[in-house]
Amino acid sequence: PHQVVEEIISLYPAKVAKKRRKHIVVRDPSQQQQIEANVRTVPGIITQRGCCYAGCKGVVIGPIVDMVHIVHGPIGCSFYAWATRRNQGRPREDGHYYLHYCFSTDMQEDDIIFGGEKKLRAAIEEAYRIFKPKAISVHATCPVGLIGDDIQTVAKEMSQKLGIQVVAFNCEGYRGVSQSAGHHIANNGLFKHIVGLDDVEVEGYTVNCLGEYNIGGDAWEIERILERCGIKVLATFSGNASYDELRRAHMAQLNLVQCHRSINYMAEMMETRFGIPWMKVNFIGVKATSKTLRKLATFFDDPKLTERIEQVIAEEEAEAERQIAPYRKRLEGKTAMLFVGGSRSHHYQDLFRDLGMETIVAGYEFAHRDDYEGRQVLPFIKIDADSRNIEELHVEPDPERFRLRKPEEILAALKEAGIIDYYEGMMPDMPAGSIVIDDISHAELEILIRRFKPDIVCSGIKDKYIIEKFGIPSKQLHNYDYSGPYAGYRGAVNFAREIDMMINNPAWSYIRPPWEKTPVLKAEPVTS
Ligand code: CFM
Ligand code: HCA
Repeated sequence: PHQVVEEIISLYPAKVAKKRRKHIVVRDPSQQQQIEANVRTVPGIITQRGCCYAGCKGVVIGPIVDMVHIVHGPIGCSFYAWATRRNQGRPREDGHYYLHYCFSTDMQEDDIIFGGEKKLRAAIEEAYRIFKPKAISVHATCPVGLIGDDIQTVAKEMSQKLGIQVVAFNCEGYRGVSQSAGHHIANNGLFKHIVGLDDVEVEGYTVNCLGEYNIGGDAWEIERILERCGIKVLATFSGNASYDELRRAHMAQLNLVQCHRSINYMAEMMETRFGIPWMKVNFIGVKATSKTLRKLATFFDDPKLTERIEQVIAEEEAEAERQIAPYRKRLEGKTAMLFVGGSRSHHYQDLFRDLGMETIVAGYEFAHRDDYEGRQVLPFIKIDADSRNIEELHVEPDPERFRLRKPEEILAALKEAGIIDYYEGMMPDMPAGSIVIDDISHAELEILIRRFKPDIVCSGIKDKYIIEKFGIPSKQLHNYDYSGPYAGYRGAVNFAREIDMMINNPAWSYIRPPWEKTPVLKAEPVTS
């Protein structure tokens, strides 16, 4: 692997090589290894990353089903934002449901020159008149920030005029270095304006699922399993979320954090203001799901609940393993590479292990050092200029709503044991000699594929067909190639079936580019 890393680095001019070297680590478990992350991509390198607006509107706010989400910007910003991310949802009884719509102010040249506030006001009013939604969100794209439209003031005015919440997000694409900035901005807006407004007491064991976006229906499988155990999900942030559920999320006893990268801000702020501890979970993989359920049993610490959880684990594991067995036989020993945003490259390693497969290279597009190395590095992360302009909310305990969910000494013990308020990151989970690579480029990916010849590469739409041109199957782990769910026990079975179908498909052996069969052009050097 060290030789391959050298080959990758040799792609670049010296200055760039020096930078990229810090983003690549060959795992050595005997050391506390450091990786560079969450810094600007070198211009000219073909990155997989997206923008701040994608992280805010596309990822965190967009999945809320009963709010109208208006994109303030040119129509192009909405082109790849409509039903591409596959966050699924269902209308509630009140019928409010707008996921299948795409709302944009469609800014024109005139608006860029003379200002777009008037158009935004009109759009909010029009959306309200037609749909009467419970609340509206407004998302700024690049030009809005450049011309200085004051969307916060417009939102306030319209909120007063219409009598519903209008929440504006300054998530212009260029803020921060990736989608990650948009997550933070979205968390801040949700926390400031929506979470904690509605006190409704709920009985029993209650949790919120944070960082679960219901891609391919994952959240529904997670809910099914938790419900079987006797645990109620009050709100999901934000897959299939409803506005009302988010407003009462602060009544839960525990926050489960699936995607740490996109929602750790919310988990921390809810703990400070309301006293809700958070627990890092992973529902991707059979063993991972069972491990997560046992962590929950430890937290709630009730013998009856523990017994019920153990029974669910026994039944669900047996059934999933029975169904996975034939696929596992054909997948055992195969290798995978995973390049996804900020969570799945870690989570899916567990699921591949269930199939007897090994992850040899993994990387995030935009995660931070704590997602790689663990949260103990947080105090040592340097904040650079690109992140400094993202607001850090100052949060205090709520005088009426703050309550500890457990006695202080028990919380301290759970923290000490790493059960709550901790994430250990992806690197400690990766075997010696495997490669961890941050913000990978197409050129780097090509070298890795040529040298390691993996059996499958999991990635996104920007690389899928490049990978397949190498004769290697590529599974999109963002949109699940329009399939899913892959979470929980039943999801693992779906995944096993599909990975078997992809890897063991004979079609790959027939792929040979035409120029390898018959050269199309022949040329001789001309000498004078
Ligand atoms: Fe979290 Fe996500 Fe991901 Fe993400 Fe994303 Fe996504 Fe992703 Mo695409 S919130 S970090 S910003 S798990 S959209 S649902 S698939 S890159 S690995
Ligand atoms: C985003 C959304 C994305 C893109 C997927 C991809 C998603 O970051 O803007 O590149 O294939 O999951 O839909 O991550």
